[in-house]
Amino acid sequence: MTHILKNDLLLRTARGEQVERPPVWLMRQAGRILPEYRAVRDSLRDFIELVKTPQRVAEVTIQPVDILGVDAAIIFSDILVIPEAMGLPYEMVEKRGPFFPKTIQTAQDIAGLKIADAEADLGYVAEAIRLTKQALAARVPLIGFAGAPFTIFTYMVEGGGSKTFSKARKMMYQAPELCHLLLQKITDSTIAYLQMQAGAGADIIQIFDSWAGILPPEHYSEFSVPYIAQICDAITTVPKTVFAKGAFFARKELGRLNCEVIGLDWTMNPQESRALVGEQKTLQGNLDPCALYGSYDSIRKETRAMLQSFGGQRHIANLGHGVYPDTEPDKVRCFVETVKEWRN
Ligand code: 1CP
Repeated sequence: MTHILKNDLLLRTARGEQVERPPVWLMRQAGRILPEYRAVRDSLRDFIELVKTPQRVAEVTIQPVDILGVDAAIIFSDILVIPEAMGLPYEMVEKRGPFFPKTIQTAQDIAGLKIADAEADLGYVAEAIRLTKQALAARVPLIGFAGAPFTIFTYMVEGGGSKTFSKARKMMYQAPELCHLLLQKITDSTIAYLQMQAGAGADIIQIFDSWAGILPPEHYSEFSVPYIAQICDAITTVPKTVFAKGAFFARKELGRLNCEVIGLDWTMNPQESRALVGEQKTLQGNLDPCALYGSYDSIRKETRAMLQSFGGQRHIANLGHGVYPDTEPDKVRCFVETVKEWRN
């Protein structure tokens, strides 16, 4: 089924076409800042129930399009549905984040995990994508996503977030072959999952390597990049974005991936990144999320400076990481409107 999108600016920019202005959306736009999201969330038992209720997922996915005016929707879910589908369930602790009652430490633990069966274990995401596409009525593209295998690995080994990720990093020195076994299982699961998302109607997919920045460059090249590369090579029907937060040292290497878009965090200089990544990719980012705590004048100034420094073409405007939960929606709207006023 092909739809003609009314606003396909994001897709044209991802493909490298000349555009009238950069498209704009925000990482974590659905679910962190809108009171309208809170209302839906509070009407259900918890976060995990919401993620598994496609009708409500469609609703919260579309809220930022209606309320913030962004040029794309991102399907409401979490990267941690993959470990769950592999047999390692998580809990979402209110105000604290994810928690895994069981973690992965040994060869036996890894042998006990399965490769996710996308339709059987994650079919609720496909259903949510189909419902969202219908409800969006082709207004803007829908972004699908997954965590990069390395980032998913950290949660499965650590059992949650971490300041140092020392359990995950330790394993890379003590048992590198086990790391590769686990990473390959996650990768196979993720490929099946993203193929399903594209088949259900996701127009572009993003791979979040949120904890890329904790590894020494050599370990990043060995334990993360090859698995992201497998995913990029396997997903052939939609464009792909790779966002590796903190991996400034890997930009040149990431520029060689079989993907259309590279996401930058706010520490990465756009011109330097362009030189490292090359001319063949679209760049996404990278306003400091804290810029949205500034005055309206300062938000407009910072946003225009960012747009200027990317140069207007082959650029998807975004923040350098997810929008922070206590950001005022009106400030986000100011950011979005400033991008939409820009003319190349
Ligand atoms: O009850 C709640 O509302 C829980 C808060 C919440 C929400 C709204 C979590 C817990 N996840 C989500 C949704 C989510 N997660 C989306 C949906 C769309 C959106 O918000 O726009 C997306 C894209 C994610 C992706 C995600 N989850 C990432 C990668 C992106 C990033 O920000 O780096 C990561 C690392 C997670 C794990 C996760 N889930 C939730 C939390 C609090 C965390 C981070 C925990 C930690 O710091 O380790």
